[in-house]
Amino acid sequence: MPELAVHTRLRRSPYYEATVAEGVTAFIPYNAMLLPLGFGQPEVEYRRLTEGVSMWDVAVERQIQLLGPDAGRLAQVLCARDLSKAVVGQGKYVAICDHDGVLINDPVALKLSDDCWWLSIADSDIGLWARCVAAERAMDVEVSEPDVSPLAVQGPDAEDVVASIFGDWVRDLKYFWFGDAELEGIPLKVARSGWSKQGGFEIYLMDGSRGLDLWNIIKEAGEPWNIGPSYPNPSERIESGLLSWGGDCDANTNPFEVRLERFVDLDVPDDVIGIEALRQIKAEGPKRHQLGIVLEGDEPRSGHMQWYDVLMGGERVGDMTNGTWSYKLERNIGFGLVSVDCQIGDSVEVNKDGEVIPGRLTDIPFSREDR
Ligand code: THG
Repeated sequence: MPELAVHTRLRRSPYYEATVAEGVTAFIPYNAMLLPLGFGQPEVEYRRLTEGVSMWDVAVERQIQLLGPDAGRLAQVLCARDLSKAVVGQGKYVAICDHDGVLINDPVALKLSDDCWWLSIADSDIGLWARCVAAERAMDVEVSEPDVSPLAVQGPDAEDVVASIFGDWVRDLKYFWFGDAELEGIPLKVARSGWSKQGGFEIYLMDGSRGLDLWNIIKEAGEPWNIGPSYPNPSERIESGLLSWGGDCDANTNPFEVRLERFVDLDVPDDVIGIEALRQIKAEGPKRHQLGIVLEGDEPRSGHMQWYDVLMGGERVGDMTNGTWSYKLERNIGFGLVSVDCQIGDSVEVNKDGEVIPGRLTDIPFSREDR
């Protein structure tokens, strides 16, 4: 296979030197940056996350800063979730939709002050979108990208590691809430957050020249818990049911189809982008829904390279968007974005490059009983 050239178009993270020193074996482009995708021991990296503690370079979760008197208004206009009761120090998982109600990003929105918000984005250019919306609506707000790079500490032991560094106050943080901190002169924010269901924190580095220093401080502090490098883990996140925007949705997917209904508030003001379309979609009922798929066979299959057709009785009913070997189920599992006529328990077939594999639809999150 030809190689993927690494170029200035793919911005390096402040933790790049650190992950190279740890033996990173693969990167994937995300937000025009390099996201580490493995350190050569997939099962160890999975177990570290689910049974111990792991540290991840997630600087690709770029921050879009909204600053100025209209920052709160812009945040609300962009997000189909009620932000009016958010307080300073609180974060919320939000759906950003276009005018047709199509999900175009699913960031964490952080309220830093009454006139400053960060959108911690998934893999699409919300900076451009926000600038356009602000200008078109003549808002008094500046949209920019600050020097901020999250490092995740994830796993059941993450709280002990992070508390040993920053103090017990972090134990009281509620989900997605954050506070300010400093280590050896490095300005930081510490949030209870992260793209896994194993518990953990994200440390927002606010000085890109200190990435290696921060990495080494966390690594040293985590030694008693055998901390090691890992990355947003496809097996764990699919088992747990976390959405990968861009991977699990297409150009027409709305939040209802991918289990984000509880993060959508239909009674926000009418000037929220996409809200009228979302009300209509809700009233008519979405056409597809996201269910789990467990494939037959107990041998790991090679990488999931594209969406696969999901068939029922020979007829196409949707797509298997992402799939992975699950260490928890010891089966190949994936997300199905399928017609609402398909139900949990139904038998399906998945067409993987011409090979038709039998499978069954399940609830999300996955459990071992789904095998
Ligand atoms: N952390 C930060 N920024 C991010 C991500 C992150 N930006 C990109 C991407 N991840 C955004 N997507 C998600 C998707 C899911 C969750 C967080 C970010 C998540 N969801 C939980 C769930 O759906 O069960 C909890 C949501 C809740 O209960 O409020 O955690 O990871 N900084």
